[in-house]
Amino acid sequence: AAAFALAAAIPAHAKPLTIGFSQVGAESEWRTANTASIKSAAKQAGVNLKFADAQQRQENQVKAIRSFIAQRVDVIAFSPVVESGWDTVLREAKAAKIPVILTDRAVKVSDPSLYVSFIGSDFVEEGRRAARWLVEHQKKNPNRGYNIVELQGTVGSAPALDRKAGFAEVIAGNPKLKIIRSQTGDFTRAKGKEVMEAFLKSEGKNINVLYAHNDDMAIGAIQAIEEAGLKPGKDILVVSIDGVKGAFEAMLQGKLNVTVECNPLLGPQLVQTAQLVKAGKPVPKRITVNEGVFPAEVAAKEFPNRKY
Ligand code: GYE
Repeated sequence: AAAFALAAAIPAHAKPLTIGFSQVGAESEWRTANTASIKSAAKQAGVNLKFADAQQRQENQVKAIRSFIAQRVDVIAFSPVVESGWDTVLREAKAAKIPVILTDRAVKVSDPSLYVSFIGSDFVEEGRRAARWLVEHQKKNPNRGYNIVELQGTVGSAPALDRKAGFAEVIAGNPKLKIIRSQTGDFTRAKGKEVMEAFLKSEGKNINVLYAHNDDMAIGAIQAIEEAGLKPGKDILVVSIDGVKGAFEAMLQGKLNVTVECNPLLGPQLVQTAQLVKAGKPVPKRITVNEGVFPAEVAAKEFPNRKY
C-alpha cells in the first residue's frame, strides 16, 4: 500500500501512459466486472488503454502481446488464460524493454524477471475457504458422509489449479468428505449446467454437495439440479467462489449455500502500478487483494453493499 502513495507524486502533465491489456474473455460475471473496472480506472486516470479480448484462447493473447510490442506501448498487462507457455512471448517483451504486469491470474515461467508485478487473489486460499465452510457444516452432522462433485474452471488456469488444490488440502484426511466426480465447466454457466446434467445422470441422488470453482458454473448447475427435480441448497449443497451479484441472488432464494469472495475490481491497482513502473519506481512483485466469505445467512444484509 505504501508504494501506491507515490502515484500521487507523478506529474499530471506527463505524456499519457499507454497500456496494452489482453483480457481472458467474457466468460463470467466476474470477468465482466473486471473488464469494467480496468476500463473505468484507465479512463479516470487519463490512460490510453488498448484493450484486446482473447476469447479464452492463449494463442489470441500471444498475438495481442506481440501487437502491443510492435506498437511500442509503455506497459503490457494481461490476465493469462492458462499458467504455462508464456516464456517466449514474455522474453520478446523483455527484449523490447516493455514491462509486463500480470493481473488476476498467475503464470509459471522459468525466469521471474519476465514480469514486474502480479496483482491478484490467493486462489489456493479461496479453495481452502470453500472447503472450510463444508467442514464446519459437516461437524453439525458428524455421522453423515458427503459425496462431492466438483466443477473445475478452465483447464490449466491458475484459479482452477489452485482452487482445486486448496479445497483438496482441507478435506484430505476427512473420510466423511469425498470428491466422487470432477470435471471442467470452463468457468461458464452453459458448461456448468451441461456437466452437472452429466453428473446427475451418472450419480443421481448420490450427490450431496456441488463445489464449483466459480459462481457462474454454480448458477448453471443450479438450473440442472432443479430440472432434475431436486432442490439446490438443500438436497444438494452448493458451494462456490467469486461473490458476484448472481450468487447473492441465488443465496437469497435459498439455492446457494455459500460464496467465497474473489474481488474483480483490480483496475485502480493496475493503473497505479503501471504508472509507478513507467516512472521507474519500485513496485511489489506480488500484490494481493482482501476478501471475505459470505454464507447464505448474511446474504440479505450484504447484498446492498455489493459492487459487482
Ligand atoms: O473466478 C471466474 C473467471 O480468474 C479469478 O475467472 C478469475 C476467474 C473467476 O472466469 O469467474
